[in-house]
Amino acid sequence: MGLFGSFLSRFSRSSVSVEDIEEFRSLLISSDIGPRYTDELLELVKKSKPEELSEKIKNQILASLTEKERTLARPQAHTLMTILIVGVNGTGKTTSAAKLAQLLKNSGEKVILAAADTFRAAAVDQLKTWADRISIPVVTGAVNADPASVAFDAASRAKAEGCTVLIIDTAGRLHTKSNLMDELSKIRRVVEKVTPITETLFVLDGTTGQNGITQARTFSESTNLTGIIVTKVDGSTKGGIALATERELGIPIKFIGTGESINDLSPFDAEGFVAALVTEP
Ligand SMILES: Nc1nc2c(ncn2[C@@H]2O[C@H](COP(=O)(O)OP(=O)(O)OP(=O)(O)O)[C@@H](O)[C@H]2O)c(=O)[nH]1
Ligand SMILES: [Mg+2]
Repeated sequence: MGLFGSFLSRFSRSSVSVEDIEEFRSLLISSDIGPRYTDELLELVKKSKPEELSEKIKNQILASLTEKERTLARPQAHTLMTILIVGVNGTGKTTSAAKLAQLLKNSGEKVILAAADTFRAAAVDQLKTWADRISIPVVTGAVNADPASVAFDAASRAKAEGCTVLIIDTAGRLHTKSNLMDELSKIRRVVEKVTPITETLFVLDGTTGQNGITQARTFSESTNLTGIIVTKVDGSTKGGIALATERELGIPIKFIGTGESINDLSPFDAEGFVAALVTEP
């Protein structure tokens, strides 16, 4: 990644000028890392020895991140891990649900999917296509069926069939629409009649800019978010918004999506991610 790397590497050889600081400010702003980190990291540049900068920036970012667990919460023995996938429109929820299903299946879990986005027939078909490809069962309902009832059926079936993981894909919803946010609460309530929801993962589009924090905050106010999946951290995207969101809300980034293929999802490695930011490409 090396977002700041090539820039910082200059300072191991020379001192930091006022122009350099302004250039770094622009770089920080364009990385979407947010005003708080930008101010702090600029302060660090001003008061650090050039050769120590990379290490200090890395440590400063790492120290600001949450200490909460990044692995998925394990339910007590023999119960079902139930993961609710939420977020605004088009962030990568359905793709991430499928990728996560594949990742967990590969680690030996018995996974089932629920297509609780019933607003569009295409949404159900999209998840079905993924599920067929990775040979994982998917519970669907009719178009415009109550998403909570699809999720309820899926939870019942998951239990009956002894699945270890249920992943519920939901429709994209604007965080500003309170009726849609209420619908999420209903899905949660209804599923929890069958089994506790162990994770609610907010899917954050890594290219979304500072609005991502506002989205995540509103979601976290109406539903208890336990983690973030940051998507589209490939190509030109730098993922700064994910670090800023984790820091502001104290919600751990748990997975990172780096492409459109089924295997393009990895557990988030904070140390490695931040080290890569300051390393020369
Ligand atoms: N490059 C890249 N593209 C991604 C990633 N994750 C998802 N996408 C793409 O983003 C687009 C939207 O993905 P979906 O999974 O349909 O998003 P969604 O959140 O389910 O969308 P709605 O259900 O309409 O709200 C698709 O074209 C995906 O292929 C990623 O990590 N990297
Ligand atoms: Mg979708």
